[in-house]
Formats: sequence, structure tokens, C-alpha cells
Amino acid sequence: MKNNSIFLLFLSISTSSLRSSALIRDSQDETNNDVNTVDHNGDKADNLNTEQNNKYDAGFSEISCTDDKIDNSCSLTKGREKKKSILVANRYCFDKYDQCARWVEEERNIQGGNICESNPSFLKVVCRLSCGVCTPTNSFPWCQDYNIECGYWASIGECNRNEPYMVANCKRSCNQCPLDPIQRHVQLQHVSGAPKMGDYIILQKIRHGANSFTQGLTYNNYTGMLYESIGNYGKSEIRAVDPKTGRILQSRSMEFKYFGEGLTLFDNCTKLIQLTYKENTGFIYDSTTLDILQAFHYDTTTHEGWGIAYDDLTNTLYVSDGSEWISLWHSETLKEQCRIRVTYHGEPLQFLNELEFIRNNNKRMLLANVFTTDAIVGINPETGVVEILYDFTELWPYHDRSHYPYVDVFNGISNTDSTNEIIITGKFWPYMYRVKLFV
Ligand SMILES: [Ca+2]
Repeated sequence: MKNNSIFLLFLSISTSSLRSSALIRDSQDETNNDVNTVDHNGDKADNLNTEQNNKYDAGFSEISCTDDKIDNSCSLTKGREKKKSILVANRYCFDKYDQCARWVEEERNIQGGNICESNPSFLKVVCRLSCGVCTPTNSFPWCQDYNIECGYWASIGECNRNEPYMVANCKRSCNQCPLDPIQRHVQLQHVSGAPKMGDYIILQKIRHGANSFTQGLTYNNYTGMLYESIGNYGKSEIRAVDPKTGRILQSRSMEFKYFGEGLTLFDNCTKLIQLTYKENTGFIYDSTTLDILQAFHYDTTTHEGWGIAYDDLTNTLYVSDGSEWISLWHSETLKEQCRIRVTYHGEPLQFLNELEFIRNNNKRMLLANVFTTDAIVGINPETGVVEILYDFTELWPYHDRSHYPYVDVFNGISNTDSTNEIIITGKFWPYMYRVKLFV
């Protein structure tokens, strides 16, 4: 109830264009308190004495919001101050099966029921995260040790000796988790040459279909249409979406054997190009009819397709594959011309996911989600150097996400018709957010 009342209070505050910075600060203090969750399920909770950095102090007093009849929420994030709190979260909050989120979602959609309650002895054990019986830690909720002995086993060399098991079950202790640039920023914030932290303002909250396993977002400047690529086998499709309401206006399903991934408009927004996850097959669609114009074969450093974005200035497609490498394809031949290696303060930054280009005057920047984190990095498209980091941890705080146990990671970036304004969301997230970036 505490969360709900705070959320309602926050919404009522948000509907006004005039804001009190004191009220915003109060709600953030409450947010910090609400993160203090304790594991009541028998597992050892990991008492993380975590300094909650990067909390935003409202430095603006007024902004104007767009007129969205369904939902309209504005919040302010400008400037920053450090606050300390104790985060007690459940390190062992995870799903043992990748299908957990789908099982829960399908039962909810088809039967209107709760599969976790109908078979709790199994599902509340193997699908703890999706069944909402615990709250994950604030970072890497899907990259955890799955056994309490992992740390010890790693210390005696089991990561090498017993690699298949250890990589599958002890990712964190075997240092197999993706680099979290938000945590890196905390370490590097006083180091010269480190990427700077960017500020943002949330302008609008837009409904997003709960069955939207978002893999790609892209926007047509000429027609004002938003396009979305949906993943998962048997569920993949591309959609044309009204960016003001989130309403799906048109869609085209993919064959069961394809897992839809990154999507971008190109060729003067007349065509869409989409990747697939492991199928090494791309598709080109007519952006008006969503008819398939062409299928093509491609390969990447990981043999997987993740994100794709188009730079109309150089007529180049930028393709991510989950590694630190971005492939540059000529948009007519669809052949790789070169690669850039993305680095964060000199270190390779892996798990680059959805991509988007933004342009500010003559400066181009490639934005990328970093898989499993709430970070978007701004990459110099010529050097691969991460120049700016946006921390979206507070966009939809984890303690609120726990009310939506089936949601997955932050993913999806699209341009809009306004400079430095983007639309972002996550997989199975109930909302998209229109955000203004300060670059
Ligand atoms: Ca995109």
C-alpha cells in the first residue's frame, strides 16, 4: 500500500506542470526505503551494503508535457546528489528456466489465471522471479550464482576445471557477468577521461503491450509511426505502433523458426530491416504494408543478431551481436565493411543490444542498451569509445517492477521527431517512456 499511495501521489503530482522539487526529493527518499526488501523464503539473502549513487535531485521546477489521454506522467531528473541507503536484496532471486516468464504470461493471457498459484510447489521454486516470490538485486538479476557454494568452487579453480557447469550455474563467481557500466561509473567518476553521466527528463509515459518482448524500436520521421520488433519463437512479429498511445495499428507475424531481433528504418524510411537471433537471416519489409521484400543471410562475430540502427549520413547500418563489436554494413549491399570495438574507459564493453542513432547539430552518437542493465551508453560511431552514460535505474525502479514479475530487461530505443528525444522501454514492460536526453 505504501508503494501504491506513493505512486498515486507521484502521478497526481506529475499531472501538474508545476512541480515542487521538495516533493520529488521526498518521493525518492521513500523509494530508497522501499528498496529495503528482505528474503523471507529461506534462502540466504545477500546483505549488500550498497551506496545508492546517482539519485537525482530535481533541479527544474517546470516542464511542459505532451497530451496523452491514456497516461501522462512527467518527472524531473536534473543534476544529482549522492544519497546513502542500505540495499538488502535477494541475490538468489532468479528463474531456473528461461520459459518461466512465458508460462506465467500465457496463463494470464489465455486463462486469466495465475499458474504460480495453481502449481506452487513446482513453479514457486523454479520460477521464483517470475512468480514474484522474491525481489532481485538491483543489478544483473539474470546473471547470478545459482548455488551458494559458487564462490568457494571458483576460488579452488572449478571455473576452469568444470567449465560447462560453472559457467551455467556460477556466472557471477566465474566473472561471466556482463560489465555493468553504471557500477563502472561509480568506480570511475573521479577518474579523468571516464565517460560522463548524462541527465534526462521523462516527458511522457505511454502504454506498451504487456506481450511486447521488445527487441527493436524505430521511428518514421515522415509518417510519425513507431515500429517494434517482437522476439521469442512462435511469438515474433513486427508492429506499427502509434507512438502517442502505444496502440498497435498493424502487425506481421514471423515464422515459428525465427526469433525477431533488432529493427530499423532505412532507405528514406521506405523500408524496415530486421535481424533474427540465431537464424542468421535478415528481412527487409515495406514500411507501409509490412510486406517482406527480401530475406538475406548474414553473420556476425557471435553468429547472433541483436540490434541494428541506420546512419543516413553515411548510408551505413550498425549491427550489434551481444559482444563488444559493432559491424558496419553498407545499406545497399548488406555486406560488412568494417567493425568498431566499443570500449568503456579503455575496456571492451560487451552485451551491446538495441541501438539507435541520434544527431545533435553535426555530432552523431550511437546509443546502445547494455543487456541486463538499466544503462544506455552513447558511443562515438567512429571510434567506438563510450562518451556518455545514461543511468535509467530510476526510470522504473526495481521495487515497482516486482509488482510485474513477468517483466524482462530494459531494451528498446527509438528516435522521435524532436532532437534528443527518444522513446525507450523494456521487454514485457507495460510502458514506454518518451525521454529528453541532455547530451
Ligand atoms: Ca532502435
